[in-house]
Amino acid sequence: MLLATLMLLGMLPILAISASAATGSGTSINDPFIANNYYQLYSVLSNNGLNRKAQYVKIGADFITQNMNGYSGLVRDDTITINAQKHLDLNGKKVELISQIKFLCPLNIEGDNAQLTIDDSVGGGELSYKNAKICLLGDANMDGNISVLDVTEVQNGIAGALELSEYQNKLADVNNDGSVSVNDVTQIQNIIAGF
Ligand SMILES: [Ca+2]
Ligand SMILES: [Ca+2]
Repeated sequence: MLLATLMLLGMLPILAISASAATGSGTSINDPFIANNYYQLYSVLSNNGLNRKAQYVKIGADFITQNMNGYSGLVRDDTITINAQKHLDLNGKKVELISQIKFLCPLNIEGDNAQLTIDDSVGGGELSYKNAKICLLGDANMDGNISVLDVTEVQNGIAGALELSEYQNKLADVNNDGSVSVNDVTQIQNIIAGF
């Protein structure tokens, strides 16, 4: 069963939870991990992160991923691979993901059990991108889920009937071997079939 989905729930008015100054454990929605910058966000969301066991993360401050570590934006080493169920509350804050290199996917959702739910308990928050976006591996037509439409999209791309963008090629290369081929089509079909 494929659970890899991307949900943008928009504004959800929820009773304000009393603010806790300390960084939470992230094990429940009432005790979210507070991320004040990109690296704290990385630590929770990434399967390589120090706080990867945390499921609930709440943005604690506005931040822009620019001029980090001497770069003008995110680089490949900053990419986050999400392979578990995660909940991100924008908490009325503004987060702008700027990449130094074009077509970077800072937030990659991969795997059968991966899910990123984004909402905003306060309202007025915003997640925006420059040279970057959230990517769901296998979602070649970029409609937010993996379906037979993606199989068709990739097959048409291989046949030359349509040209896939760089983002689409990245999302279609499910086996991550650097090219889009019939092997990727098979893998997308397996994802849909729940193998
Ligand atoms: Ca799709
Ligand atoms: Ca491939």
